[in-house]
Amino acid sequence: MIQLPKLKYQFSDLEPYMDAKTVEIHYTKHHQTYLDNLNRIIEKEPSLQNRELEEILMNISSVKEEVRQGVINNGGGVFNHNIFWEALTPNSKYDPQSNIAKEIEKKFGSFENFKEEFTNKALGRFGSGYGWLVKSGSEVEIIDTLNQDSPISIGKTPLLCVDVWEHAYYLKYQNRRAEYIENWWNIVDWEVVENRFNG
Ligand code: MN3
Repeated sequence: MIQLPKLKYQFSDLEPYMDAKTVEIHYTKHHQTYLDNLNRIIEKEPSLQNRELEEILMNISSVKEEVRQGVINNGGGVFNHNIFWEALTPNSKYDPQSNIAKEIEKKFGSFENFKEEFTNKALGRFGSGYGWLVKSGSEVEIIDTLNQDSPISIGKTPLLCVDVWEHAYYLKYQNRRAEYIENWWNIVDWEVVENRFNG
């Protein structure tokens, strides 16, 4: 049985940028439901048992066709939320001397340019999905994904993501996705992003 990783903060710790009720429902209902559904699929499918979720998603094309979309949706739902929650903190600090900061500056010209490009990508994601900073080969790039598709299924290493499903922001921000993303920048855990980048 795959389990949810514990959050390293309390539901209310990300206030005022992300409200306690949203964090609670998002984690204990949405994330948990993906996990329950995934475990039900794995329980009935021996070829998926005793394997790391990450490894399954990296080799998604070899998953049996009858269960593949279920694994994409629910396995991706578990994995993507793990990446999302882990890179949030009430004590966000961007270190311009970090390797990821130097890489961002090299690739996007400045941190401000990077933020703008990332925000526009996440804002422009039609419907549900995520905005991502990923490592692709030796380069970093900004991408978006639909629903619970995961970058690791297309050979990219996730560094940072923002969940732009409405369940991630509707209670506090209603339809104001731009305001949600703008506030989300205040709770990004750059230490986690740095560690993922240094990998
Ligand atoms: Mn979500």
